[in-house]
Order: sequence, then structure tokens, then C-alpha cells
Amino acid sequence: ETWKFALEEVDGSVQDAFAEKFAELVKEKSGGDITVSIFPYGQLGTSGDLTELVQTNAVQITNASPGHLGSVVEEMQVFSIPYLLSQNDEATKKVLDSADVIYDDLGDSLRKKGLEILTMYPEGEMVWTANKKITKPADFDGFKMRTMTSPLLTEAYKSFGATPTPMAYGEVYSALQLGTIDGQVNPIFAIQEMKFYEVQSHMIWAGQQEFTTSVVTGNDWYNGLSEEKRQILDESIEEATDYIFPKQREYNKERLEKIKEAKPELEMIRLSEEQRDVFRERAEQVRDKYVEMTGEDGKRILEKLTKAFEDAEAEVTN
Ligand code: 6CS
Repeated sequence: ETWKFALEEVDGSVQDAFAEKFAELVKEKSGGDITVSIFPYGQLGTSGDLTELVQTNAVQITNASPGHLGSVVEEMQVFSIPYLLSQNDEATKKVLDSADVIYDDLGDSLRKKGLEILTMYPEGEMVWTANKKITKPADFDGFKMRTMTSPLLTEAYKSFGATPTPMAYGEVYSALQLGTIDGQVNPIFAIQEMKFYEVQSHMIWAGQQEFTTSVVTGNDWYNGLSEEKRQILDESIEEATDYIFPKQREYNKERLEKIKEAKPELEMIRLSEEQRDVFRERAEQVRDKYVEMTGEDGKRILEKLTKAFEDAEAEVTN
């Protein structure tokens, strides 16, 4: 039997490394009975399309990053609130691995849409790329910032003073090239493999958040699995989640060097804590917007997730 696994990223990406490892584990644990076939970004459609494909079981497993999945499961947008996630990726890993708020509370929100969440993992700090220097909200005036498609991201970049432009991943390069957008935001490995740096002059570290992704299946398919297959699936997911954490760090580190080599004139700016504070304050209103959009459920999820990050940070720094 074959399990189809769709990616929101291209060959050689972090999501691809996860899926390759997962495929290897499933093959081994099933004694070769189950093959995982991987579909990199571009073969089956946009991120939103991939989520629909697992809902109908045309594909069994897909990555669904909150920045897109948030359009379908509004509560997932909690991961897009700027300056909410920890700056410490160990703490982030801990929370994403096992927090009840993700697998119970958010899990229920996903189940209502026919989806089952298998895991979440971080893919690296999100960095702004731009065609000009940006250090304060005024610099974002009239600046068209590409965001992923979920509505809370529009609120986030409005709060920073930009003009948000939601768009599918595959359209970003040419939109930057044509000047229909002025900048975008993604982890370093993605900026490198999608070649966004070629058509941008600045990379800006604003400390805003880690890029996170979830791996989901359709819940009909998941619930229909035999106990043995479910165990193979769950164990392989868990092991691949541990595998990907150091891997994504390595990818982001190596690819930054590649970018520097390929384009030495690219300006790299690290915002100071004072500069970050200005954006952080602006983003307070995004929390209120999230609660407006998601009501009592969202309010509870936001509170629990905030607490989970505080607890995890205290644990990893001790
Ligand atoms: O910006 C995006 O749309 C995409 N970025 C990454 C790093 N992965 C998937 C997502 O769709």
C-alpha cells in the first residue's frame, strides 16, 4: 500500500527532509509493506489545495502551516500572532511536541474540519526580506508585504504599518521581480531555495517568530487505520519530529552562508531590542483581533499556549 504525502515546500526543503525520513521509517517498520510517496510543492497545488486533498482522502498526509491552514481552522492563527512564540527554539520544540493545547484544544478545532493533527515542528526564525531598509513602522508606509493567506496575517502586517498582500508561495518570486510586492517573510532556508534573495536588497531580523508547521491527515483515513498501521504512523511521525529539529537548524545556518556567498552586497540588519519593542507593542492589537475572530475557544487557546511557552522557557533555561 502507498501513502501519499504532499509538501508545501520544494525538493530539498525542511518539509522534504522530514517526509524523506518519515518514509524511510515507515518502510522499515512495515517491513516494506507501506511505501510513502512524496509530492513536493508545485505538483498538487497550493497549500490550501493540499489541505482539501487530505480532507477528501485523495492524499493521506500533508504539511499544513498555520499561515495558510488558519484560513480553514481559524484557531490555528494563534501561531501567527507576532512575538507570541518563544524566541528559544528548544522551548518552541517542547511546546510543539506535546502541549495539550495543541493536541486536545486545537486538535478538536481541526477535527471539526475533518482533519487530524499528527505533529508540529519549527522550521526556523522568520526573517523579512525587502527592497529597502526597514527598522521602524514608518519604513513600512506604502510597503506591500507578501503574507501567507490566513486573515490574521493581514492584521499583523497592518499593525506594523505595512500594506499586506496575501499570496500563494509559488507566486512570490515573480511578484517580487515584477515589483507587485516589495517584500516577504520566511525562514532562511526558504529564502535561499526559493531564490527570493536574488530579487531583494535587504534581510531583516525582527525577532518576530519561528515558522511553524503542522502535519495533518484526514480524520476518516486516520480513524480507519488498523491498530498496527496507526502505531507505525505515530511512531514514525514522532521519530521524524525529533530528527527534523537539529536538521532545520543546520539547513538555516548553511543556507545563510550560501546566500552571503551568492550575493555579498545583500544588506543584513538585526533590529535592536528597542527597535523590536516598537513592533512588539504594535502587535498587541493582533491578540485582540485573534480573540475577536475566534471567540471563547480562541481566548482559551491563546491563554493556554502563552502559559505553555512560559513553562517551557523556564524549563529549558534551568
Ligand atoms: O511562505 C509560504 O507560503 C511557505 N513558507 C514556507 C517556509 N513553507 C510553506 C509555506 O507555504
